[in-house]
Amino acid sequence: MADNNSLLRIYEQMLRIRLFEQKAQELYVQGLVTGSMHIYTGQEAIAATAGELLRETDTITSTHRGHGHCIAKGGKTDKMMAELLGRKTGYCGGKGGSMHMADFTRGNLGANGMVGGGLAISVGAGITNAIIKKNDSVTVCFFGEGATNEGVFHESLNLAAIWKLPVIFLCENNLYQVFTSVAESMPVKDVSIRAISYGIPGITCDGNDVLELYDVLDSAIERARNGQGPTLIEAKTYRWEGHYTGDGYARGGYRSIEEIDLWKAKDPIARMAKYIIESAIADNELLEKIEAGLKDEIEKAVHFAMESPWPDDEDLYKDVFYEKEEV
Ligand SMILES: Cc1ncc(C[n+]2csc(CCOP(=O)(O)OP(=O)(O)O)c2C)c(N)n1
Ligand SMILES: [Mg+2]
Repeated sequence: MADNNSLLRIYEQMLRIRLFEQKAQELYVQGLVTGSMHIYTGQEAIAATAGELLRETDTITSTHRGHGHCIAKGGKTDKMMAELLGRKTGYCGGKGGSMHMADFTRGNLGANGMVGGGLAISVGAGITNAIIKKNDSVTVCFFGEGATNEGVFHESLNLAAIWKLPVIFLCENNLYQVFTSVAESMPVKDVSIRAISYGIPGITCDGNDVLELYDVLDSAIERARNGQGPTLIEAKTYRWEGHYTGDGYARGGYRSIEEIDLWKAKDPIARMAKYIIESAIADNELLEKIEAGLKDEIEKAVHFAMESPWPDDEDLYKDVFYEKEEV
């Protein structure tokens, strides 16, 4: 079970993700973000709880909706903001943008524009840790439920299962793949049932409930660390915003306003704040102080990004192909 300090850190990370993305959306509307973004708002509990349970030496693979994963694995909001604004000081030198942020120094193996792309990479990380380096590091592989209809999901789970790789397959089931609902695209109600084909545990949990997520993830991570192999976790959740920043269907269209509002009422951050206050883990004053500190951090991140230079012309072909280091 999560202790009070863990819960407070998770709360802070969830809020950091929310405030970072709200600011990024403001900048997008002003035409300052180069490229589009897939906003994670509503799903923050999943990344923040996983991040709290991982060690610095553990790794994650992320998705096209990756801002929350990056922050949860210790990513710096100033370098992230600089990347969104296309600046040289960003995580990819300003050349990748939202969908390519990676931070190998903190074990974030990268966001990915290819749906399901992270699944195969997580198996590679598992092979590296368990078979080649023989350490006890684990990898959390984030993906949406849409990716579970792809071949790479099944191949990855199969390999990870037969080789007992230390990978936690963490499906964020937000009920939609772009504009298509799970009811239209999947013959099963719960993604977790797909674990049966690979003889591994499959668990469905409430992805907006930090306490439940913590316990489910804790056991799966422990199991992976002890060499007992992978687990498939399905965290049911919802994205509040449109599929991406430019789709024009943030409210209504392929889903009803009532449905969106129903899920907004299940806000994982407000839910956690209520629990923290009611359990006397912290008072309102401390929560307000945390929020003020985060707002200050995000303002500084924007300032850092805006003041940063654009990439130089000669940077254009750098980082495209592997360059052998001179010895
Ligand atoms: C291999 C591949 N197929 C299709 C796309 C187009 N595409 C981008 S996001 C997306 C939906 C993904 O849904 P899901 O995995 O549930 O993630 P969510 O967007 O809901 O977080 C699709 C089909 C893509 N980027 N890559
Ligand atoms: Mg989805």
